[in-house]
Amino acid sequence: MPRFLKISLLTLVILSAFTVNSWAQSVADLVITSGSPTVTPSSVAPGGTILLSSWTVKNQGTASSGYFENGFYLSADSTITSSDTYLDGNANTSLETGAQFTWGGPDLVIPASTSPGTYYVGILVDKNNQVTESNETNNYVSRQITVTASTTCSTWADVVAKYQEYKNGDATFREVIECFKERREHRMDE
Ligand SMILES: [Ca+2]
Ligand SMILES: [Ca+2]
Repeated sequence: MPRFLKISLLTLVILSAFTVNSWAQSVADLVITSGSPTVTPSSVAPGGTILLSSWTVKNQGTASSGYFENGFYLSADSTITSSDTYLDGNANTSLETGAQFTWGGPDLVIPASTSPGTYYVGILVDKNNQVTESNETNNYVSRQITVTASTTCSTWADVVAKYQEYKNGDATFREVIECFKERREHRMDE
C-alpha cells in the first residue's frame, strides 16, 4: 500500500473515532433534583386524595431532551416504573442542557380498589422513554404512604344499616354513633 494511502486511512480511522466519541457523549440526562416529595396526608383511605409537594426536573446532560411525559404512580416498592399503578401525569417541552422546570404538586386520588397496606407514591420522568439518556436509572423519586382500611360508614344507608344491626342486637348504640360520625367526616372530605 502506498504511504500516502496508509496515512489517509489512519486519519480516517482517527477522525471517525472522534466523531463516534463526541456523538456518544452528547446525550440528555433528566433527573428530579427536588428529592423525595412530601405527601399530605401520609395516611389515606382508598378513594382518598393526597397532595404531593412541588418538584423540579432538570436536564443535566449534554444535549437537549426533546418533549417528554411524566407519570405519578402508586407502587408496592420504592422503585417507580411505568408498570406501577398510573395515577396521573403531565408533559414537558424540551429542556436545553442545564435547564430545569418546577411543577406544582399534583393532587392524586388513590384508587378505591386499593387494599390496605404500605405503598409508595412516586414521580417518573420520561415515563415512555422517549428521551435517550446517559443515565436512565435516576428518573424517579418516591415516598412511602399508608393506605388504611376503607371507611365502612360513608353513606346514610350505612348508618341506617348499622342502626338496624343495633335493633337486632348485633351492634352497640356506641357503634351507631361512631358510624354516624364517620359518615359525617367522610362527607367533609369530599
Ligand atoms: Ca436520567
Ligand atoms: Ca429516558
